Amino acid sequence: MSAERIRHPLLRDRVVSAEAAAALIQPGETVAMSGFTGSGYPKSVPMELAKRIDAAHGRGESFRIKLMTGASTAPELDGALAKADGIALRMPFQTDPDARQRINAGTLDYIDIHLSHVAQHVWFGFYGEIDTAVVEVAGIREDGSLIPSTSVGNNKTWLDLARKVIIEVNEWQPEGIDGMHDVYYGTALPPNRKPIPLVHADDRIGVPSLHCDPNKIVAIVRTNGPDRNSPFAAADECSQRIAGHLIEFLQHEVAKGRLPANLLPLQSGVGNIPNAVLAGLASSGFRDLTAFTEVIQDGMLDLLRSGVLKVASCTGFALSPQANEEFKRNIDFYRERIIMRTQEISNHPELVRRLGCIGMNGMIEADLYGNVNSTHVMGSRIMNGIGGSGDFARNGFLSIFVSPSTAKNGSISSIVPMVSHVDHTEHDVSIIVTEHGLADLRGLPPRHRARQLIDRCVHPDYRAQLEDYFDRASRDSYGKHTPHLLPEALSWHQRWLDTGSMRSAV
Ligand code: 0RQ
Repeated sequence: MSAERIRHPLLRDRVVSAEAAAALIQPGETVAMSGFTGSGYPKSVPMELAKRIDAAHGRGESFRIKLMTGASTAPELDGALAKADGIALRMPFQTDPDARQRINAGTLDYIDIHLSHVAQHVWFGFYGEIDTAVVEVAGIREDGSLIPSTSVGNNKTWLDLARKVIIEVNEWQPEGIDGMHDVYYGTALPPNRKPIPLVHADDRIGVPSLHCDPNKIVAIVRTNGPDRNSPFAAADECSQRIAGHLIEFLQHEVAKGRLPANLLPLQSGVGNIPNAVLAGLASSGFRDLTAFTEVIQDGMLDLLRSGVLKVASCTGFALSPQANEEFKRNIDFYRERIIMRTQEISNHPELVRRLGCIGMNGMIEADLYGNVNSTHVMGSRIMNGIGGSGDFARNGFLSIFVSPSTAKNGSISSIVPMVSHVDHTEHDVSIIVTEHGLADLRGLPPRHRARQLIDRCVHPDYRAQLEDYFDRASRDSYGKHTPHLLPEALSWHQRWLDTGSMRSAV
């Protein structure tokens, strides 16, 4: 039998059903929930809240909340609340298909912001007051401190600032996770900020638990449910080729003396290409690597297991069911090697720059000069959000973006004359990789960047068209520094829209 997870006697008295806890959330509230990339989100209260919202709407009453989290959650949270049309405003990041559909229909407002900015902007008062926090934990200690679960995200801020707090204690989360976290309570507001005393990816600068004034805890709900744990598809040929180019580049940088033999702390976005890169690193001869990243996914767990990666700092997980089993089975091993932090620390620009992180993220498209669009299909339809990519792109030692060279079965080029939306400017992007090759944009003026991208990254089906555009722009553009023919620059997107290439877009 597992140990009692709520070890504070007075708080044990506050255990109620999820339905009773959800009844404490009122229409119009700003509700801040735990959760980061499908880990550590509350599993029961949001579902009960969605039922309440449905019932209210059935009676013709309006019931919507403003919803904040760490990052994306799962169908039980974003999905249930979006389906019930219960979200008026969502921030800072989400990946749910139902929520995405409403956002793109213009019926759900969405603020897509850098993940490192969230906590501080809430502390600055930019988003008003937080009415209720709903936070999943793995347990409550005798002294009332909270043992975080599989994500820390913005939980410290939510617990500090919310007027009332609902805690979900999830017995599915491994008890052995206790001790994996490092919650830093030293952040202050300007003008009283101090340097954050972290100089290596594995430094511990905080405490293992979260604190919350017990008087604010209005309900505790016991749950026993898994994190989202989506399976990863096996790396396809395209991902493997991208991974191959990237690893060859990293080896080249070591040979040139620009990177140490064990590289610099890695940050990796989530998805099949980043996973393929991590898998490639496993067999490429690197040792003693470190990671300072947001999310640990399967590939990183494998690297830790094989000893290629010494240590990984993160704020959440995105694991497949199999990887999650492995994590739980060997939790003592992983607790020695994984440090989970709040996302204001895991993504902190000061730390990303000090450590010299190697940022590797996905993109929708890049243009000839290196501007990157990570978020908007055809400039207007949001896919997910910027997430943490900007925190690492702007501040990392290397800012790498990866993508297949085409989308929608080859009918759209991922390298275009001008991106239809800019998330990362040409000043923040150093390397772009597609399955055709790697463009090293460092130290290159705009027209040289365009040549690199055309020669190295563009799909052969689009090379002649882009070359033609670039040649004519170089000849006829108003200015020759960053040549463009306006409005032809964006006509590619319009053509794809007109010819129906986007009909299958979400
Ligand atoms: O749409 O599913 O309808 O076919 O975009 O594209 O190729 O499946 O790639 O899952 O790696 O996502 C940038 C969205 C890439 C992701 C993005 C369409 C494509 C498909 C997804 P369909 P793929 P991925 C760490 C850091 C920002 C957040 C971030 C992302 C869908 O990497 O959200 O980096 N990044 N966070 O068809 C039209 C193009 C397209 C296109 C792709 N050029 N034109 N559609 N698509 N390219 C994590 C956190 O911060 C929490």
